[in-house]
Amino acid sequence: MAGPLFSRHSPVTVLAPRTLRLGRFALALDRPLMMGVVNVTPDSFSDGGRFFDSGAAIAHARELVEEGADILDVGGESTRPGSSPVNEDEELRRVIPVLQAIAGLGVPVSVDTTKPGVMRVALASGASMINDILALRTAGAVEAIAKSDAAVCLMHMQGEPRTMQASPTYADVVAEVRGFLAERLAACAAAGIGSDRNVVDPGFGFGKTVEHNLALLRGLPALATLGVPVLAGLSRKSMLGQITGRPVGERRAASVAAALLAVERGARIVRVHDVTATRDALAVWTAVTAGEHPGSRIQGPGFRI
Ligand code: HH2
Repeated sequence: MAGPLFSRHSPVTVLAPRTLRLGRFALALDRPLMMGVVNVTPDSFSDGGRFFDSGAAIAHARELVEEGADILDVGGESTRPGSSPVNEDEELRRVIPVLQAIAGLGVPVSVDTTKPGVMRVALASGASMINDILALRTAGAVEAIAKSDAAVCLMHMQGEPRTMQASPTYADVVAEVRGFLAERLAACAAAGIGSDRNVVDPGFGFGKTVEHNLALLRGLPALATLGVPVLAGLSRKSMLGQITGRPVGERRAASVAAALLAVERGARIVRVHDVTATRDALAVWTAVTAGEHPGSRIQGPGFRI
């Protein structure tokens, strides 16, 4: 790729090995990154359609960047358990105007979609990353990414959103999720998508019981050994409701705790709704861990140098 790559935080002219490439951006992985959630859906579990109007979604995205989000993740289709699919035209109608309005905010914009058609239009409209809860298993999805220079998040899900929470079953959830993600990384490599453009995600709450989610959180270091950054999306999820007894609007403290526990176990990116609170918690974590390993630039299991 010609010309220097840059991030909002520091110029990166030479690609460091521990760098995530996302189109015209490169993000150093020397501290945990926050992906701020921008839902343009009427029925998200986490914000109940508060930002369905594109003006509200754009204003929300700006706020998240001011608060310190490193990446924005725009989604036009809810994936909450029991949610119904949205057709491609409707998804494009929701996502593209918001994407175009926020692509110039100085942080990479990810689009949360499973549809190759939406991926292609999003990538041509300024998206630097695709976040696919199906891990590019839809026909044509791998090719859509391979033709671009965007990053991709490969997420594990058992089943599909409408039915995934009916009876999730695993013999060894960590090994099975790890094996699936390794296979999807191999599919990306075979299509010429460099590993410096890959992120993996165990998919908390996607075809998993609370026990499965907790096992995966404990087992994150095993996923970090896949050699690409691990993203954890625990923010406001129902497991936190089951643990604390709190409704979705009162899960900020639990979400921050979960993000911190994920980072402690090797997650390099946390997908969050509450950026300010998460940023403060991560600042404390970073200060403590930097002191534990003087001279170490990169903190966290699996990523210490
Ligand atoms: N969780 C949600 C949506 N997309 N993508 C990744 N990679 N990882 C996740 O854990 C993840 C995700 C669900 O959260 P939210 O977007 O807040 O709700 P909804 O799907 O109802 O819009």
